[in-house]
Amino acid sequence: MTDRGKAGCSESCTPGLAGGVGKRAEEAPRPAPTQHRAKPQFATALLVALALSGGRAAAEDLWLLVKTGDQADASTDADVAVKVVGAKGETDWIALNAVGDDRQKGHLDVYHRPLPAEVGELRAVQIRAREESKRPKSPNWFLDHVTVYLGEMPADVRKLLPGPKVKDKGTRQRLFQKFEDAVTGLPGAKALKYEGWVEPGKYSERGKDKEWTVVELK
Ligand SMILES: [Ca+2]
Ligand SMILES: [Ca+2]
Repeated sequence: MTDRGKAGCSESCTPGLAGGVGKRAEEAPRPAPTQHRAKPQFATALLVALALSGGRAAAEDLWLLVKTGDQADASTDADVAVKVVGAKGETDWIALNAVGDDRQKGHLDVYHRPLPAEVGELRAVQIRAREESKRPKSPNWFLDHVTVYLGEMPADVRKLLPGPKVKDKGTRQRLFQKFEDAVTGLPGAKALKYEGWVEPGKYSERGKDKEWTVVELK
């Protein structure tokens, strides 16, 4: 997929994490213990954050692990977005575009985004897809499954993710698979099978919102 249209992957994505782990902007390094002067700033930032949140619990994180099948032509260059549907509500569409190529044949892509709203217990995810240009190269997509986890990822699982220095695609995929195996063992994680072709909506410069193909996994 091209990196055109990075709505869900702006400054919150870490360059070099091909395959796609977004890093949240608020995960700034904490001041080193010796930097005592930085502490008041940190405390102020915390107070501001609490004030902005109105005292409510912060919205959760969304972790989405998307597996493309290994059939011929399974990969896609289409624009893809996700909507999370929960017992208390649903999100808007969240674009899924990792740095580098996503949704390659047989690949697992890992997306990490802040959830813009609390949705309660997970009920379903919807995926929408649309051709990214007038002459798409390989639009049809075999979506195998999506693994969803809402909330803070335990540190011992998160550390399984390869860092940006791991460039080799095969190695990254093996590590992503280990990560997924661990995530699926967490309470609340859901592995949602699809195992079918998604034919993206036709690219259109007019009436864009009507051209999406939407599928639901639950
Ligand atoms: Ca294809
Ligand atoms: Ca991409």
